[in-house]
Amino acid sequence: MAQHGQQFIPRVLPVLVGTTVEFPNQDNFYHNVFSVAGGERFDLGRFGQGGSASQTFTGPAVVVIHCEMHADMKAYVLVLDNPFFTTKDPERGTGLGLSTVWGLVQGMGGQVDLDSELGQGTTLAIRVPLATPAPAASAEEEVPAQAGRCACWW
Ligand SMILES: [Cu+2]
Repeated sequence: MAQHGQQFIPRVLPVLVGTTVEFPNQDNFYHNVFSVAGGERFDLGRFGQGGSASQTFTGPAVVVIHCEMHADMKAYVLVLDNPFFTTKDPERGTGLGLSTVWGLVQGMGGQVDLDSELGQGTTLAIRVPLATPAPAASAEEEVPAQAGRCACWW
């Protein structure tokens, strides 16, 4: 979360619990980033242009970020315990397609493997267990093997 033009950029930053956020100063004057509310109290001290400090966010919270030197500077770090958030603007979709796929596959006992490299593309492998037919209650009720059941749904 940079300080640029005497503002925090971005103004709202969603992160997962345990994330360390950098606060680089891109202005040619000093800033002093701190927070006293929202579950994380810290003061990163005063640092000038090109300087930076970091803070690790350890629990779910809405952390209000201020600058001790510029009272009008304010931002929010949303510390979340799940990855189901979006940074998309309204009318630009939810950006939650992959999160939705992950949730569905996890619910089926499967797994999603993702291999991504900047400029090279992304490969996504989805593995889901095959369904097994329910056992028959007795030999008399046993379903013949050719009953037309299918364990596949795609
Ligand atoms: Cu400042």
